[in-house]
Amino acid sequence: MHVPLRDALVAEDNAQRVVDLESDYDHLGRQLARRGINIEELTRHATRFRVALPSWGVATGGTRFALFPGPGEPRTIFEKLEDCEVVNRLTRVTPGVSLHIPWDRSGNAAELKAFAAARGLFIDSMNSNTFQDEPGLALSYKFGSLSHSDPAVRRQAVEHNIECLALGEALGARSLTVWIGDGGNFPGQVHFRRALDRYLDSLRQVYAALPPACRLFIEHKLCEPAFYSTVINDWGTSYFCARELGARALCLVDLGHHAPNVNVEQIVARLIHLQKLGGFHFNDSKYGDDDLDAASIKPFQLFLIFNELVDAELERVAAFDPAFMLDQSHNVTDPIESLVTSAVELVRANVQAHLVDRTALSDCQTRNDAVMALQILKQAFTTDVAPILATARHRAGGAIDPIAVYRASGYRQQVTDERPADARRRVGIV
Ligand code: RM4
Ligand code: MN
Ligand code: MN
Repeated sequence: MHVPLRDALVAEDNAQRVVDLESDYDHLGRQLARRGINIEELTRHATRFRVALPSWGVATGGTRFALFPGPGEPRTIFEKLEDCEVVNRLTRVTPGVSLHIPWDRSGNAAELKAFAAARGLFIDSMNSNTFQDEPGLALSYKFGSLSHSDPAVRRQAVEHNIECLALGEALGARSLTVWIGDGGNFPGQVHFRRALDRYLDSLRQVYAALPPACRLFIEHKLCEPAFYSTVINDWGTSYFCARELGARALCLVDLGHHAPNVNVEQIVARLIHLQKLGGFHFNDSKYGDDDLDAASIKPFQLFLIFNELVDAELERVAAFDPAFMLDQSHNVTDPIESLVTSAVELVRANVQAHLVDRTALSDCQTRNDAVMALQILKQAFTTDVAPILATARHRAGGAIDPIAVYRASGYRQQVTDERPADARRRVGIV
């Protein structure tokens, strides 16, 4: 058994940085005070923020061309949780973990739950997988799952989702995210209206099995794996299905699942308005579902999304309780470093969104002052809140410089020695 990243190591590294940090924090505090902002309030927002980790994100992800596994890849859900613990020890905002079934099937739910709890983690959400054929599966998902033309395949996919719900309940998970790979590769292959009807009919059966404390998230995606059309292709379709199903069916926005140039923050606002925003899969992308680290390409877009979220939070919009999760595929980085970086970027966007002068912005909107409205947003976005983020982490027992501590810890080397490479590695997103 390896030694998880030791608290003493974090403390030693922090000790070398804390004097400078305090000075930066005090300076920023004085600057913000001149703008009528209390830095401690912002630090509280940073401390309270949470985003769940994807269990599949701690292993190297591939493209459809190849997968280049890194050293010390976790091979089981238990090893994945060990890596998640490291991310959380460094950032202190990621105690929740999202599981993917069947990838994370463990046999004994109570044991898994206890294993997570012993590491300061909990199982936050479940993801069903009907987009691949696991070994031994009776019927193939090659031509779809919940919307398949064959009722027997649909039944199998429904049962898999119901199994995920039962497992999630035993693990204490609060949501099930359903993403399907169903769609058509060629015009004419799929009847658009009938496929959606079949999907809805299947999902109604899943919804009927939803445990009382659980929410069902519908995740749409513009394209892939089907190249011509997907059944749940956009937020409108997702919203329609969620509304058909009932109050605990909500829409999940994965940032990589939209057409280029789509205004994602406006979609977020629409779903908030319609009381159907369930949650997020955060990542970033340049061309499609690239699953890059959050804020690596479009940090301003991420800020604008958080601007909508904070606005709804402050206005106490009804039924507003979004779940935050990362969904990334790390193909050239150490997954732990990518997840740490992304978690930090989300806290940053959240804190920056809390900096927006909403009274002044509203006034600009009334007066149609476009220049000042943008300046108000830019002032918040360009404020360097790094000392707030580092102070929040430090106070919570995390690292002032998480990547530096991680690299100095030797964790990757340790797990490389303990976890011999898995010969079964394959091409694919995870
Ligand atoms: C999909 C989608 C799902 C994720 C899989 C691995 O594109 O984003 O949320 O579970 O990838
Ligand atoms: Mn996703
Ligand atoms: Mn995706």
